[in-house]
Amino acid sequence: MNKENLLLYFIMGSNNTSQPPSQVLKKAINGGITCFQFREKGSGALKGKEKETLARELQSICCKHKIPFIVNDDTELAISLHADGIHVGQDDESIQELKKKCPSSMIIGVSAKTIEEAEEAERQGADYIGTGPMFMTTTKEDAELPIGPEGIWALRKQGIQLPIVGIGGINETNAVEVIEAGADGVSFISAISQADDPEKAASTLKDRLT
Ligand code: 3NM
Repeated sequence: MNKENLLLYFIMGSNNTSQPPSQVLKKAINGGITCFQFREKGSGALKGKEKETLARELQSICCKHKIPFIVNDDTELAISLHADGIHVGQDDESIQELKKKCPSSMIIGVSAKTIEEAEEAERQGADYIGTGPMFMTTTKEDAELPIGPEGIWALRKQGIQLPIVGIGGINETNAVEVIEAGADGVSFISAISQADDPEKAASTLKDRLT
């Protein structure tokens, strides 16, 4: 995968915003995001047909603007939509399984924060890892304690070469620290999805990093 696409990685599901998700996504793209993950999780998350309909709508917006469209943790949906990628957690389907089921071109991302998890992701051929939480976050219901940008620095120091995306509590004031620690990109939900002006939020983040 092209790791430049990881720089400004926006993640959203329908319960992360009070505005129509398609509008938020379009504004975020106008503001300069480089990647999008559809993450329909937590209380009030859509299921079944409704989930698929929203996924298709958001995918077509990404497609029009050549932004990679990645599906969180729903392999069947990712395969049936021919998504650009799939992102899984440590407790989800293994990379080995994903590699058997998914087209070889599909980007595989996995959440990993310890050296063991990151090395395993590397061995199994993940394309990138998501590491966090960097800072306090209230967006993920079961988020663990923050490991800080030092967590990324430690993985780099121990030789992890895979592209890394920092996640959790990242906003315009702390995004640079995450990149300086060795990440290739930063991902965020609320910094854009909860912003009154998602386009401005995305473009401010972009300005901080470029
Ligand atoms: N995963 P926000 S933290 C989806 O630590 C997610 O793996 C995390 O939302 C992890 O940008 C998180 O609003 C929530 O803090 C990110």
